[in-house]
Amino acid sequence: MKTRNVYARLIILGVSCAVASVGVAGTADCWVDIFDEPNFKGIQTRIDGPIELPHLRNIHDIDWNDVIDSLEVGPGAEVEVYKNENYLVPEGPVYHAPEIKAWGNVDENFRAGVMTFTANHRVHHLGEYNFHNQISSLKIKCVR
Ligand SMILES: [Ca+2]
Ligand SMILES: [Ca+2]
Repeated sequence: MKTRNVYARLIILGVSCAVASVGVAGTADCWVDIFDEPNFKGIQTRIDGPIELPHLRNIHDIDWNDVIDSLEVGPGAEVEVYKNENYLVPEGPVYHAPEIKAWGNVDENFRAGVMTFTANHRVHHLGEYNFHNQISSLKIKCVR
């Protein structure tokens, strides 16, 4: 019963966030480009924000589940990427790109379920974060 309450609250929180971001949306800068190969190569798709995608199995008629290798965040966007569908995060802290970069090499046992990339971030290879070919859901917020 207690668990169910927590989930209900999380869902309400998610909805109110989505509603809140609609107000500041509408800028042409709020997007994320995704690529199925490293270095911004291969198949490319632009996803306009704000949006929350609980799965990536059909984005512009292509199955993007577990194939993204590089991405670019628009100047007015912030993206949260998840290894699992439905934003499911295994237990553990949330890491941000600068922290992981600061560590130098990523620990082999490193296993974050979610990562945030801020505006203008160009990730030439998600393997740097142990996130290559693993993204299964994402959220795009518009930040200006
Ligand atoms: Ca790939
Ligand atoms: Ca996955």
